[in-house]
Amino acid sequence: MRLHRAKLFTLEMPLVSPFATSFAVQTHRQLLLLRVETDAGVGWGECVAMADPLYSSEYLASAGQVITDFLLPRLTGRSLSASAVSHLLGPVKGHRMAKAAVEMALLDAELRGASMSLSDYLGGVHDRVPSGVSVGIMGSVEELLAAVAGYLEEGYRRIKLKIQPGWEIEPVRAVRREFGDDIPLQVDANAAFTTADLRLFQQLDDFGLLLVEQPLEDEDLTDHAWLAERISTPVCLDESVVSAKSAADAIGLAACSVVNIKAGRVGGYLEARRVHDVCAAHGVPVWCGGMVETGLGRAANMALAALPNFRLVGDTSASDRFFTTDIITEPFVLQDGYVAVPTGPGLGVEVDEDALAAVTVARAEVVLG
Ligand code: OSB
Ligand code: MG
Repeated sequence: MRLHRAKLFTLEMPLVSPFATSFAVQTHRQLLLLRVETDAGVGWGECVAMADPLYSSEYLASAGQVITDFLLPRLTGRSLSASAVSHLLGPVKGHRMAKAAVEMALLDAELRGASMSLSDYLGGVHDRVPSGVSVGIMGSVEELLAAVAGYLEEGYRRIKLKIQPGWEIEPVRAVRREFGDDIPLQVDANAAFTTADLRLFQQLDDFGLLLVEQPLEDEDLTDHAWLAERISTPVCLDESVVSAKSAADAIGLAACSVVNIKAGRVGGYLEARRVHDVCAAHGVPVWCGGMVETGLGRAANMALAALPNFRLVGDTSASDRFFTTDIITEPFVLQDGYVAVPTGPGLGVEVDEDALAAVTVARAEVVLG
């Protein structure tokens, strides 16, 4: 396959309601799409970097620049396959979300050309995946309970509460009291706590949570191991796991017993599969995280989540969890608490050009050397 043209789209999509985490309150999702034209056909990639470097060091503008100035030049004027992309981009340090978007676009193009779905290519074994929902930090417990009630009503099969200092025990207790001990419940701290908060995590042990996600800072694997030894709730890592190697290290250090896999965070869907494989080899279950993706990223996430070691319910929610109007022609819908894994070639979804145009705030043709 040869890369002929590439275009970057900057989108600004309004969220159905503000999404608050320990690091930011989002009312809009700003993101970057990459459209490539190759001799195998067209492909779409989605870059999950956020507008500001608050979840990780990458941010939207940096990703656009890295893709334009450093990543695409390494792929231009040569014959390539999507499986070679991460190797070709290897000399560029970091910028995994930018790399993941490039690889995703080329994978989509290559697989469309070969009439193969991403799920089949990755080794998916399910035709639908159970759907969980990530619930942001709210202004009050009443608001939170109303939101959770709505998601349970819709059929979501697992609830994840975002937590931060001052919003941890109380929301969890309230949700347990209101909806009982049987609803699958977990929390995500986005690295907002320290080892000084041990007592708090020990209190959370009383609520039968499935897991606590990224309680401590990204780079503190030994602190996570220290915490994991002192609490009964399984520790799951998100931000800390940036590659299959770092997943192996985290597991070796006993820093976690569950891993959240996000392709953007680890540099692409192929590295995400390697994270999956490493975890499977160690008997560590994984689940598919989310980054408030459009239907394109969501399509790829569903394909990934169809792999066998995705044994826990992921943040694989339907399109309308975040967006009134998605940019694909057939948005993802919740059916009996599941979302279908696309079966068509490549990502298996089509861009709705009008919907895309309506949320596009900038467009740039990348000049390929
Ligand atoms: O930490 O999992 C996270 C959203 C943006 C950035 C980080 C995270 C999240 C979520 C998942 O919680 C949201 C989703 O369902 O896409
Ligand atoms: Mg997380």
